[in-house]
Amino acid sequence: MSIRPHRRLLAGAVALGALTAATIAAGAASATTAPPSDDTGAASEAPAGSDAATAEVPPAFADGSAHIAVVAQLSAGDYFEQWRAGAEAQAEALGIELDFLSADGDNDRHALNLQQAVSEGADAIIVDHGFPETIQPAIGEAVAAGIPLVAFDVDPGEHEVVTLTQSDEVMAGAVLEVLGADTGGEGDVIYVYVAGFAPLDRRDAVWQEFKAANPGINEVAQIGVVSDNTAAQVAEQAKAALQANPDVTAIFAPYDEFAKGAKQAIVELGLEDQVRVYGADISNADIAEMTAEGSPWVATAGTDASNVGAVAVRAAALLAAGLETPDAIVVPPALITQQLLRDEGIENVGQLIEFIPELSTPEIVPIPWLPAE
Ligand code: SR1
Repeated sequence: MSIRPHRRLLAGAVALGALTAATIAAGAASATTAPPSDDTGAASEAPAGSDAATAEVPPAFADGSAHIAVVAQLSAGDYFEQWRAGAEAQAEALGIELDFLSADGDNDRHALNLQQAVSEGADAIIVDHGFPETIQPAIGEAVAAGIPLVAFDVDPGEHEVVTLTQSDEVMAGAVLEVLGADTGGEGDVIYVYVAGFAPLDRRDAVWQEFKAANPGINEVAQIGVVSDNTAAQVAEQAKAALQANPDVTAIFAPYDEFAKGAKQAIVELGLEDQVRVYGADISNADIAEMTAEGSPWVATAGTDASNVGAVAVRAAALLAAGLETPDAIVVPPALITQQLLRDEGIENVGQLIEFIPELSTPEIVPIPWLPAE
């Protein structure tokens, strides 16, 4: 198969008058990525896309003693596994020790893990997801201990830490635009959501706005669970909701484990010709699910999770080296439709990145002493 440059997609999509992966990625980058500051910081000084390293390697990175911890609330599922793989690969490229402490959804353990990373003297800590009530006090303790933090998809509260997000507003808006076009802005919809997760809450705000702007859209059921078995549990809930609401034509499921569960329910009930799934995130497994014959999962929007994990580690490394980063780092997502994947014969994330190079973001918080890939 051949992967053609994304400009072809752009031209085709303009003709169709639709949002495209490429336009979303480019739009998000200019609209939401915090510009590097002029006054300080590696992020603004290192030339994007340069092949050459431009700075001395800081001593702790030269002798391999730099130590970064990831304190993750969740680690099960495609997204989080891909994210971790990207973080570990970036850490290896930097020659640093990366401790990965997962709480497996246990919020108290999440806070304890953060305290442990502080007491073990991490040079920087990445806090990955979490609930404000349990994690913000521990974030405050880490900040008071003088440890630089990167907060990925978690609200750090009043504490001054660098935040990393994926522009959930753009992500949800892009997928809902497809849902709106497919349904003509009318019909019964099941919504999958669990409150309290920062990215899901941001996507929810867009869903609420979308419903207000499209009064013909009728949310007949809200379901959702986040666990180490999310897809299977959502599938059970979705089956019950579909059986109770026979006129449903769409499920908005803005997390790939939700979308997988929604798809499974539709297939098990034989409703592929009636109900479509609109998701979020992308992985090799998601691409297989979306492109499978008769799949009702027609659109998603997301980043390359492994790229986001790498960005998190680069940001933490810069902070550990005493350099600066933007206060708010945003990795832009792309819209990915079933039609695009099928038309272009895209079978995995690697091929998707060839087609949408904006999914790879070496220009976000580059490391000045590391040559760009
Ligand atoms: C339970 S929160 C799941 C989301 O976190 C990341 O932001 C991914 O995009 C995923 O959808």
